[in-house]
Amino acid sequence: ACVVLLLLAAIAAIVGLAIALGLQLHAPATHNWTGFLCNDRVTCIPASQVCDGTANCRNGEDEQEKLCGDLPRSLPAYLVFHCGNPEYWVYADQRCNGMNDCGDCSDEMGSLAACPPCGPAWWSCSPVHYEYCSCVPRALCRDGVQHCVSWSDEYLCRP
Ligand SMILES: [Ca+2]
Ligand SMILES: [Ca+2]
Repeated sequence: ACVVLLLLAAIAAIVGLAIALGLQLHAPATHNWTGFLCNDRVTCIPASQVCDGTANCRNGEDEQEKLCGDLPRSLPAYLVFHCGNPEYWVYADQRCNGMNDCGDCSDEMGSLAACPPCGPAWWSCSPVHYEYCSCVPRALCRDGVQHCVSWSDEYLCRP
């Protein structure tokens, strides 16, 4: 009886493994909701390459009139981020990328953006001069150019 039980357990384990593997095979690939899926259903291009004047999909469907005729209204909503100033908008992949694309940093700070805190590759200081917002890449630390209003990128930060 003991052998039969072991055999049953082994079969159950194998069946379970097969089901798990099967599910894994059928699971969809990771979605990138800020991307644009070309008509080939394989190529996914970043939001900011849609209507940029360059055909990035094989047949140029990222530049078609239907998408680009009335920006940003003609774009799918998930490709667009509306800035704090309602007259401005940026592409969804420009949100939380460390760069001040809206001009008022609303794509990098505040309830609209909800960006994660600066990662280890960034030096946190606010406000920031130039194109950054609440942190600067550590590569800019001690480069002889002031990026943080507090000058901490030149005196405290270690690249
Ligand atoms: Ca394009
Ligand atoms: Ca940005």
